[in-house]
Amino acid sequence: MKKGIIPAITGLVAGVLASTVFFAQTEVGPRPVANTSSTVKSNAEKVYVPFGEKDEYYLFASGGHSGQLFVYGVPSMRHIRTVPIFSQDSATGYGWSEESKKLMGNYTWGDFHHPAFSETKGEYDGKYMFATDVANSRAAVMDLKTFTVKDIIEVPNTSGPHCAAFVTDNSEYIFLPTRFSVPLGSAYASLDEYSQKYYGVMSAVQFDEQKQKLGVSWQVALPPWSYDLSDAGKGPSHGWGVITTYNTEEATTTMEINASQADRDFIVLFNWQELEKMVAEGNYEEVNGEKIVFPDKNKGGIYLVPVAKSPHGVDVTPDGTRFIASGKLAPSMTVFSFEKAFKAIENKDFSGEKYGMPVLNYDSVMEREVNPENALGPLHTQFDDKGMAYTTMFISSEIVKWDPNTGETLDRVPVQYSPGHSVAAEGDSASPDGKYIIALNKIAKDSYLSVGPSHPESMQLIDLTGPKMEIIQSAPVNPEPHYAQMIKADKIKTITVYDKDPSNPDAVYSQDQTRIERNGKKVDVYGIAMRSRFIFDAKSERPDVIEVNEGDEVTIHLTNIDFDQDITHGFAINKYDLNFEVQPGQTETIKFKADKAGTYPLYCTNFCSALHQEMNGYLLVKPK
Ligand code: CUK
Ligand code: CUA
Repeated sequence: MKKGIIPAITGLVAGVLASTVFFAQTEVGPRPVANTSSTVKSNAEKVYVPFGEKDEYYLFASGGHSGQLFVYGVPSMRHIRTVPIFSQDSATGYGWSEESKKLMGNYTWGDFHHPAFSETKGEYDGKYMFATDVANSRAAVMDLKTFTVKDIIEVPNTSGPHCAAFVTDNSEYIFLPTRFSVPLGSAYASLDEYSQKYYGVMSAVQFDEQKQKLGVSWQVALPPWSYDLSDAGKGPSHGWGVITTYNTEEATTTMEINASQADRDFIVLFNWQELEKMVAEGNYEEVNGEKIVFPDKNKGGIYLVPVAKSPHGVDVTPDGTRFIASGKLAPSMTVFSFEKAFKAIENKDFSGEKYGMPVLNYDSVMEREVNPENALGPLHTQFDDKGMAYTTMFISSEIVKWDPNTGETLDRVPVQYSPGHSVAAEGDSASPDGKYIIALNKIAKDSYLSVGPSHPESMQLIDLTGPKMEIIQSAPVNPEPHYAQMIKADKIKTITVYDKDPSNPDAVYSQDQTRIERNGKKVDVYGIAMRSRFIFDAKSERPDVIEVNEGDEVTIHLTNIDFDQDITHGFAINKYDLNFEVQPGQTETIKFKADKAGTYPLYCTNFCSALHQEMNGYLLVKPK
C-alpha cells in the first residue's frame, strides 16, 4: 500500500514545485531549476522522505534575535523542533522553571548568531553544540543527547561575542571574538578616548565536560575594531586561528560611511597554543577577574594580515593549508596560504606594527585574489569533499563554486535572495561530505505565500552531486538564521527518557513519596505527573489540590514518572502566568508567590493521553 501512495504524493510535490518555479520566473526572472517536468520530478524525489523514514542530516540553524535554535531535517527541509537557548519559550517552560531561569540569568532574550558543533580530530562528534549571544554577551552549550541547554555564561569585558563557529579541532577552545568594542568591564569612557580606552576583547572559552560547565580561560584585549567571522586551523595549521576585522578606521559614529573608508582591514592571525603558554607563564594582566593578554605589552602569538576592506567571512580549507577571506565591500575572495604566513613570520617579513602586533606583508601571504565576473558581495565560503569552495554573494544573490587551487570559477547558481551564509554537509569539519549546501537567504520576497509586509527568511537546499549545482528544495524559516551547521544524522544519539536520579532531592518517583511540606510561609510541593493526573500528596483526600495561604512562597518540584518515550506533561496555573514541562523521567521545579487569593485551576498543557483534559486540579489560595 505504501508503494502506491508514494508516487501519488511525489507527483503532488512535483506539481507544487513546478508551479512555484513558474510563478517565480514570471515575477523575478530566471530561476536555476530546469523546467522540464522529468527534472522537476527527480528533484522532488530527491527531497521526498516517506513517512516513517528519516532524513539523512540534521540542520541546526541559529534563530538570531528569536534566541532559539531551529532544527530541520535534510533533504526534506522539514522543521522538526525549535529549541530555546537564550530566550523564554512557553512551549517548553524554558525561562519559567527554576532550572532554566538559572541558565538565563538576568535576561529574557538573546541574539543567537553562530552555532558550532563540538569536534574530535577535526570531525563533528555529535556530542554538543555551542552558541553565542550577541545581544547579552553570553555563550551556551547544548547537550545533543537531550537537545537541552546545559550551561550559559556571561562573558565579561566583552560586548557582542559573535562567532562561535570557531571551535578548535579537538574542542580545546570555543573562541569568541566580539562585534563591538567597549572599555573593559563596560565602564564609562568618552568616545573621544575610543582609541585609548576601548577594546575588542576576544575570549577563549573552555567546556568542562565532567562538570558540564563553560568557563572563560583567558582573553585578548585586541584594538577597538569590530571582529567578525573566524575559523580555527586544522592539520598543518592546527593551533592557529583567524578572525576578520572591520572598522579598523576606529569610527565612533555613522559607521556605515566611516567604517568603510580604508581600502584594507586586517585578518587577525593568532597562535592559541602560544597564547596559552604566555598565560601559563604569567604573561598577562588580571582585569575584572580575567586573565587578559594585551598585545602591546604581552608580545607574541598575534599577527595581522591585510585584507580587502570590510571582510565578513574567513574560512580555513578542510585540509588546513589556506584561509579564504571575503570582503563584503570588495568583489574578491582572497586566498591566503598558512605556509606563506608561517614563513613570513619566521623571516620577520613585516610591513609595520599596530598595537604591538606585527603586520605581515600582504604579498608575502596572499596566494591569489579571485574575482568571478559580476559576482558581488562575497561573504562566506564552504567546501565540498574535493576541496572546492562555495562562496555566498550577498549582492548578486548567488552561490559561486570555484577552485581555491586555481581561482577558476566552476559553476554558479542564483538564490532567492541575498544569502548571508551557507552551510555545507559537515562543512566546517576536516572532511565535508560534498552532498548538499544550503543557502541561508536573508530576503524571501516572493518565495512563499505572503504573510504581510515582513516575510520569513528562506533556506534553499542545493544538490552538489550532479554536474551542476541544482536547487532542489526551499523552506521558510523564522527570523533569523545567521549561520547553521549540518551533521550526519547517525552521529547524534539522543536518549529516550531521563534516568532516575535518586541523588536529586527534588525528585520523587513513587506516589507514597509525594508530599506538601509547610514551613511558615514556605510551601514545598513534591509531586508527580503521570498519565493522567497530578499527585501532590497521595495521602490527601484530594491529591491533585494544592492549598496555600495568600502570600506564601510556593515551590513545586514535579517529576514525570512516565518513563515512556515522548510522554511529556506540562503544568500551568490559570492566571498565575506560569508554565513549565517535565519530559519523561525528568524533574523540574517552579517557584512563585501566591499573591493572588482565590481559586485557580491548574492543568497539564501538553496533550499526553486520551484523558489529558482530565489531568487537572486546583490551586486554592486562602485570603489573609
Ligand atoms: S552573521 Cu552575525 S550579522 Cu554573517 Cu556572523 Cu549575520
Ligand atoms: Cu499530562 Cu496532558
